[in-house]
Amino acid sequence: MKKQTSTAGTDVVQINTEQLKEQIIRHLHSTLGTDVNKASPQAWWRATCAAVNEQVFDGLRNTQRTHYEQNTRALHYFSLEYLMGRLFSNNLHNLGLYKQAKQALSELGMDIADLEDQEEDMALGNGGLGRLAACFIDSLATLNYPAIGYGIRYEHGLFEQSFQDGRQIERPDSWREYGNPWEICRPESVQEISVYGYVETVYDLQGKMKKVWHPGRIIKGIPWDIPVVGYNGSSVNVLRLWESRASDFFNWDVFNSGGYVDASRENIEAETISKVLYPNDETDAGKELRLIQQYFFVSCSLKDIIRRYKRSHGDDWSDFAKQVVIQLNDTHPAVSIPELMRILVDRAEMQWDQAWNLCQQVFAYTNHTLLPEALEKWPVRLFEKVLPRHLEIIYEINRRFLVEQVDVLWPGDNDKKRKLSIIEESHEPMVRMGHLSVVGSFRVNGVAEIHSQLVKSDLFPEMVALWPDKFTNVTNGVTPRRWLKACNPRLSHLLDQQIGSGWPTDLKQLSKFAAFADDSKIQDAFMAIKQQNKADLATVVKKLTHIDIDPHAIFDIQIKRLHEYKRQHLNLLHILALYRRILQEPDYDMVPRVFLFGAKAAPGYKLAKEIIYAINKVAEKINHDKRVKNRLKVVFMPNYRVTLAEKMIPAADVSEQISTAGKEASGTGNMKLALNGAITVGTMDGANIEIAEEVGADNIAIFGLTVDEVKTLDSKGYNSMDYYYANPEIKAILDWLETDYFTPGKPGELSAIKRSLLEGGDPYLVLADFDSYVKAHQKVDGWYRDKALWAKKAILNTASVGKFTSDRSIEDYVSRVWHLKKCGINRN
Ligand code: NTF
Repeated sequence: MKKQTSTAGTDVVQINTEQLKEQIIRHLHSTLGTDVNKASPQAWWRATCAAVNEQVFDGLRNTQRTHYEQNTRALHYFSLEYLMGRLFSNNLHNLGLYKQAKQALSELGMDIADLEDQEEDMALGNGGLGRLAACFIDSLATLNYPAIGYGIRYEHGLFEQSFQDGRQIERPDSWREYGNPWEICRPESVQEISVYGYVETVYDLQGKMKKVWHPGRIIKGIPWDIPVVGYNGSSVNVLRLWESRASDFFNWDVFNSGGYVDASRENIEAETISKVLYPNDETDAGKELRLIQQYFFVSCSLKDIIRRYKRSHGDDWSDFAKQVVIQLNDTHPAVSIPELMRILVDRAEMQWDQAWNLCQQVFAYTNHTLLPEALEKWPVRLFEKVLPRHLEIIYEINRRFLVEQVDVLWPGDNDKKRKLSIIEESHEPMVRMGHLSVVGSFRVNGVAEIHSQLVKSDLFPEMVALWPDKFTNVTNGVTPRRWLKACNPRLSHLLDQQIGSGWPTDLKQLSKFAAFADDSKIQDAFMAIKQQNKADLATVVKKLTHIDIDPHAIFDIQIKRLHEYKRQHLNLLHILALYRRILQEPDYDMVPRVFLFGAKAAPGYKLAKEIIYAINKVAEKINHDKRVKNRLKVVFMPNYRVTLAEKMIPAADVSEQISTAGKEASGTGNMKLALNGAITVGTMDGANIEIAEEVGADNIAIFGLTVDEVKTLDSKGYNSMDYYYANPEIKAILDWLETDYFTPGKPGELSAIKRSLLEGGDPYLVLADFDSYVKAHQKVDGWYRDKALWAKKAILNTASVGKFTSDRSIEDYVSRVWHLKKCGINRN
């Protein structure tokens, strides 16, 4: 095996095709117990994973040893969600082994693409928040920052979606039913955590009061490590996911007293904790099990961190905040604040002030949404039942906060106290997790410029008055390794040829590609690549939906969770407007368009499901209507997930980013699509604003109300009926949806959308933005007719979005929040 020095200055083990072939065959024999003649594709895939892991584990050992030896400060990313997707080709790309593996497999008679399809998506997240965590851990490893991701090893990730007569059906996802080659169980690091029970006040011999929590149940947390391979032989970090089991200790009593059945019931209950990911995106589940999930992974993770710290520091806490920083990915892990206080005060017997000081140096909090239904609140009653001691601690944190901070700045102002209190005093008192997170953290950030502004002005203005320096912004980013290099090999190759191969780790270099925007040869090459990617997607569409789409049409794509604020129904109304114009004017002149959707609706979100149904029904009608003459096609891709995104994004001409201004905190799909040369039709919301700044006003189709205009309209009273009566096209479309035109024999089946837009008051201002949305699309249609103009705009999109690499986001976090040092990895 030959050792090489990478550009990063670290050694990369390069193995050649022959060696890889040997390894794969060896693993077919000794790991899979089969041989070349009878191995299934699944066995081939597993053998190849095992071969890949030989390289991965080398890197992992070297990284862990180096971090230990150098006693590095490390980031601990706490997230209830990691939307990883597949790891096979990602790991190969990051190890620099993709080409060799492809060659090796092909010489062994296997197609690497078939093997890739053997892997289930690791879908341990709902959407943007979980995928962001996955991009961040990729960047952290690539940039050589010591970091560990903590989360839950759900047995079932996000549900699998199919359609039955156009309606969404959910089935459980069982991604690791037959085992997952990427994870390593670490029994030596098992933790036990407590829930339920009661708190006793006791006094020691000196008369000092102590609180003792007598838990009602003990649960075991088993850690599984997933190596996170940095790009080009940098660090291999770890994603540590906890699985819950019944504690042996707790079960023995029941078991020995003859309660075998009861003991197994306890087992089942304990194992329920890591059973399933809550499928709500942007809504708070508010269920007991969800609180237990949060506490379970947070408590296991904190104990893990402290165990590691004590190994080198013993009981001396003085370096803890130098070594440890914890990022809270939204408020989901916020219970770690009272948990660390409990460990320090009750267990380590530290003075409250000193413990609180430590807490406030360790935690930082990222806010990902302003939607009220997503801001977590727990009924005090429930908190008390599950975590009685933590509730007491929260009360004390709150008491001191109100007395020492709020009352000092606003003496005697009870309104301020009511507004700022961590406990909301309603008829059902609630613990406000956002408040707790701000009070307990040294830094709070939003995820795009506008969003961070709104966090300050609309969500926590008083907290800003108390701690102006606490608030900052870190605009989201995406990893260009997965979202360009791996998913769009054709475009990556063209970029390598034209601007060199440094861009995957230095995305600003893409700006060099702008020099070719007017070069007709490069325009042709760029558009030819898009064309091939579209043809590939057409094959996938045909296979999954049996719908034929024409790769020469504009591919107009909206992929994201289904939510009213994301306004898939605005897209639908536009499609209906085009369809109606075609029917009224048989020669209606438009560039043929294929509208592609991918979206899961939370199983309990009725209107979201009605929107899916409506899109499917409208699609059926349009796709079969001869009069349309292929000018319009509508496709709802089933089971949208990371793997499907990787196929859709490279094929997109138009990117739909059409949320009501002020509602989408950032968005990350918007970045991936622009990176792959799609032109955005978007509102001035989230990171769209920053994308517009980067690509320039000529290369994006902005429409709709701005945040300020939305506020003005809301405050003066928005009446959607006005738009319904004033715009005959809107009226005709909404009335059309109520007939049985799209659902023969069943009038009224699609009326939910109209009802929400009229009687429901159209809370997301769909009708207010409709006109300007239609006009933006007309502009796009005009642009597309001029092939060179379009190519230029598309090229400029790819060339201009270097800012949106997650590497830049990570560097922003490092300089504004984490203050980590890079740690080059010693290999031996
Ligand atoms: C999401 N928030 C936001 O809605 C997206 O705009 C953003 O891009 C991602 O976070 C990542 O920052 C959530 O999923 C949640 F849970 F906060 F509602």
